Amino acid sequence: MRFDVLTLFPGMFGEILSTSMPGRAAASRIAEYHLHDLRDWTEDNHRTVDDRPFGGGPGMVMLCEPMWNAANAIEALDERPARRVLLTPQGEPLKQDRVEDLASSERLLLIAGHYEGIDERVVERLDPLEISVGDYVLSGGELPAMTLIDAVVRLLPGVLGHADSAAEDSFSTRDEEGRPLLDCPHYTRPREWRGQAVPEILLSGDHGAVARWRREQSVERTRRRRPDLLPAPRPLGDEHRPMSRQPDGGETARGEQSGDGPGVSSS
Ligand code: 9WO
Repeated sequence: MRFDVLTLFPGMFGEILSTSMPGRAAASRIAEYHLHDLRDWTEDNHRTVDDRPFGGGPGMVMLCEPMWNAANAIEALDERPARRVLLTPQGEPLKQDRVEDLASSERLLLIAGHYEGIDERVVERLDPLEISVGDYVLSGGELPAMTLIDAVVRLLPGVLGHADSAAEDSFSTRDEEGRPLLDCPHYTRPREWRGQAVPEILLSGDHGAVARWRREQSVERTRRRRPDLLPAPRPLGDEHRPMSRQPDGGETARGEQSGDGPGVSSS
C-alpha cells in the first residue's frame, strides 16, 4: 500500500514511520511512505503557503494554489488512484470500521493542514474524505496523519507478528450484534505483584472459562467506561412495556441488551 503525505513539516514523520509496526511494514515492502513538502509547490521567492483571512480575524489560512498543484503532481507520481484524506477537527470521527475500509485501498493521499485552516475552495475541489481523530484542536494534521497510518498498516496482511492479535484487541472485539467492545484487562508474570494477585481464573487452565471471563470483562468495562458504544439502556419506569420473545424462549424488553445478566455471559 502506498501512502503519500502532503505537509509543511515532513520532518515530523521520520521516527514514527521507521519504527514499530509502520517501520516493519515499510521494511517488508508492504507499505511505502512518500513525504511531500507543500512549499515545493509554491512559486514565489518566499515560498508562501498562507495568507490573511478574508473577513478578518486572527491567524492565517492556507492558500488554494500550492495545495491544488501539490495534490495533482503527487497523484501523477503513480498510476494507482489515491483516496484523498484530509485530517481536520471538522471531519468524520475516525472509527475502526473506517480504518478497515481505508486499509483495503491501494493508495492514500493524506493532507495535513496547518495554521487556522485551509481555504474552503480547495477543500471543495479536492473533495477529500475529511477525518478527525478526536475532538480537540492541534497545531496541525501531522499527528492525526501518523495516527491514521499506524491504525491502517497494522491491518495490512503480513505486517503483524501475531496473526490474530489484530483481530482480538479493542474495537476488533465485538458483541453478538457486531458492535465494538473495549478490550479485557491483561496480566503477565509475576502472579502476585506488590500484593496484587492475578485473577484466579486466568491461572485455571480452563480455556472456555477464561474466554467467558474475558468477554464479561469487555462488556462490563464498555458499560462503565463507554456506554455510548452499547445500545441505549431501557429508560427507568419502563418495566411494564411489552416483552419480545427471544430465540432461547427467554424474554427481553425491546431495546434492552440480550445478555445473561450480571455474572455470566456467553462467549
Ligand atoms: C484553529 C483555531 C484557532 C482558533 C479557533 C478555532 C480554530 N480552529 C483551528 C483549526 O481547526 N486549526 C487547524 C489546525 C487547521 C487545520 C489543521 N489543524 C488541525 C488538525 N488541528 N487539529 C487537527 C485535527 C485533525 C484530525 N483530528 C483531530 C484534530
